[in-house]
Formats: sequence, structure tokens, C-alpha cells
Amino acid sequence: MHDLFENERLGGRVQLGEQAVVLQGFAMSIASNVLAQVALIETIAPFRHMKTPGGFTMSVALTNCGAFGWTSDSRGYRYTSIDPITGKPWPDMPKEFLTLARAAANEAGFSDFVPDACLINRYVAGARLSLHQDKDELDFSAPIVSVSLGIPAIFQFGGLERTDPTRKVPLFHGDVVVWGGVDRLKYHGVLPIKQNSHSTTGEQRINLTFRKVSSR
Ligand code: MD3
Ligand code: FE
Repeated sequence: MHDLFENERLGGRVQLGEQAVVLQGFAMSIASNVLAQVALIETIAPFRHMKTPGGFTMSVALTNCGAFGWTSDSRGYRYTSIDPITGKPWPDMPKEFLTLARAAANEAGFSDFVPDACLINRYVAGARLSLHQDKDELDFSAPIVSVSLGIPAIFQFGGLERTDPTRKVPLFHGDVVVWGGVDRLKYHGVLPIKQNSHSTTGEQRINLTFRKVSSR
């Protein structure tokens, strides 16, 4: 988006569901800090293109930080405490990440959110995430907090069945989405990213999703 219009979105809220909301520009002031932390994280746990159980390679590259990291291979999807590529624990979750995720959850009505996993997705032009549910976590009472950085994406937000109608919502640099409660298991996805560039990330989009995986 043109810098001149960026301020008009700061502080805006778009309600996607009863308990799902976009907090426009919520992460703007900490965005460069978050990207600097991602640059450190990827020196320890590099971005990789995971294989799905169905035999496809994901167009989105991903890595993780925190006690648990999401992985996928021919055997299925799961959270692990060890990065299968490096054989080492995932990098620690920076405390700025915890503070940001907690503040956003609180703003959306979910108090005391303490994520134990942060999945970091990296998109380039053409990368997409097909419609799915996030259901590999053990604790569905906690919300998920998502932070969008860099070039924009069109997010698809559906219902509890894959075939339910979807709504399209643009997500820009600094936007944070929080979804929990009745919206926690709704289908969602990201349409193929259009080529673009952003002053902070170049031709990439970075998305962080904060989750509570462990139920204790
Ligand atoms: C879910 N990531 O990593 S998060 C994922 O932009 C994932 O990289 C996407 O889905 C990304 O699993 C989207 C944003 C989001 C926003 C609203 C939702 C997910 C939602 C509403 C309901 C359910
Ligand atoms: Fe998801």
C-alpha cells in the first residue's frame, strides 16, 4: 500500500466472525524489530519447504520458534520440540514476540494468552496456502494470533465445513488477526500472492502465527 494511506488503517478493526478480528496496523511500530528477530531465527532454523502427507511440496517456506514447532512430512502433520532438519530445539521465542501476541489477544478479548509455538511462514509471488483448519494443537480454548509483514495477501475466511462460503480479506504489513472461541476451527487460506515489493521485506510476505500447542 502507498505510505500516504497507511495511517488511515492504523487502529482499524475488521470483524471476521463473532470471535475473529483483524487489528489493522497493530504490529506496525514493532514490525522492523520482529523482522530483525526473524533474521536471527532463520540462522538457527532455516526456512524450508515441507512435504505434505499427500506428497506435495508446500509453496510457502516455513520455520518456527518457541518450545514447539509445526512440521509436516510424508507421515503427517505434528508439533515437535526438535527441528527435524538441524536435530536441535527450535530457537527460543523472543520476548518481544510474547508481548506482542499477548497484547493483540488481549485487545481481541482473550486475556492471559501465553503461546508456546510461533510458526513463521514466508511467501513469494505465487505462493499460497489452500483452505485448511488449524487443528493440530491440543488446546482449542486458546486463540491464535497472526502477524502479517511485508507484501500484502488476500486471506480467505470460511466456515466450519470446507464447502462453506468464504469471504476475502486483504492483509497488509503490520496487520494482526486474532481468532478463537467459536471461530477457532474455521477454514481459512491465503490466495496466490501477487508479485509486489515492500520496503521492509523486498518481494516477500512474512506471517507469524502464535499458538498454544500444549494443554498444560
Ligand atoms: C483462521 N497462515 O499458518 S493466518 C497457518 O497468512 C495460516 O500465513 C496464514 O493459516 C498466513 O496455519 C493465515 C491468519 C488467519 C486469519 C483469520 C482466521 C487465520 C484464521 C480466522 C479463522 C481461522
Ligand atoms: Fe492456518
